[in-house]
Amino acid sequence: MKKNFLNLEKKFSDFEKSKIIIVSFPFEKTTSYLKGTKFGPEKIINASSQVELFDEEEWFVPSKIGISTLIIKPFKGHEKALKQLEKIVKKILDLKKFPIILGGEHSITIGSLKAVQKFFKKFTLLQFDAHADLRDSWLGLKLSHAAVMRRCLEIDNNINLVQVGVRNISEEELPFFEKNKKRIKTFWAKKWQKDKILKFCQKNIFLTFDFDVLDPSIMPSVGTPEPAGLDWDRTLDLLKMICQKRKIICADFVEFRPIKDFVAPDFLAAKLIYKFISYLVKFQRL
Ligand SMILES: [Mn+2]
Repeated sequence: MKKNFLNLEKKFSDFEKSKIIIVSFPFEKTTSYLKGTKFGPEKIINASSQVELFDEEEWFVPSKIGISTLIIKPFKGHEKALKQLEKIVKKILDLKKFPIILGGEHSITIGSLKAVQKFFKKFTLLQFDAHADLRDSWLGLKLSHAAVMRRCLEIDNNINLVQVGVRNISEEELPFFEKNKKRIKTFWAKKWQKDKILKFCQKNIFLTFDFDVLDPSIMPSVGTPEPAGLDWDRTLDLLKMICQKRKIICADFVEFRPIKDFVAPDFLAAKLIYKFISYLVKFQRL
C-alpha cells in the first residue's frame, strides 16, 4: 500500500506542516448487500498516486498546501471504533487542520460528526447519497449504515440535513421523514436544482459523500448500487459551488467498495477527492 494520499514527497505530506489531513478509516461491520468497503481507503490511496497534481481547471497545484495521511486500524467493536474516530477528528480540529475521512461504511459519519459538534454548535449535514439512510434500524442494528443520517440528527437539534441525489427511500422511513420536514430537505436525483440547495445550507457544512450517489455506470464500486445517479460534471459543479458559498468544516467519503482489477472507479474516487481538495484550497480560508 502507498503510504500517503497522492504519494506526496515528505515536504508536502508532513503532518505538522499539512493543512489537510486524510484519515484512512476502513471500518466495516453492517454492510448489508455486498461487502468490501474495508478495502476502500487502501485502493483509493493506491490509485491517488496516479492523479495529476496540477489542476487544469483551477490552474494551480492544490497539494502544495500540504496533505498528510493517517492510516488508522479501526477497533473491532462498533461503538469503540466510532469513539476512536471521534477522538482523531477532534485532535485534527484542535490543531486547526481540515479532516477528510475515507471509509469504510457510512456509519463512521457518526464518530466524526460528534467531534465536529464540539466545535460548531450549528451546521448543516450535506449528504450526497443514493439512499435516504433514515431508518430507525436495519437488520436489527441501530448503528447500521442504513440508519446513519437518523442517528446523526439525533445528536443535536441544531443540525439540519440536506440530501442530494437520493433515489431510494423506504416506506418505513416515511413517518420520520414527514415528521422532520423542517430539518430534512431532500433533492431527488431527478429533480435536483443546484441553486435551491444553498437556501437550506447553514453557514457551516459537514459534507458526507457516499459514492453510490454517482451513477453506477461511472461508479460500480459500491455495496448498494442504484441506477440513475449523478454524473461527474454535475457532482463537481455542486462541490465547487458549496466550497465557494459556504464554510466546510469536515468531510468524509464513504462506501467505496473496490472491484478486483477494475481500477477506473478507484481512480475516479481518488480524483474526485483531489478535486474537492482543489476547491477547498482555492475557495476556503484553510
Ligand atoms: Mn448510500
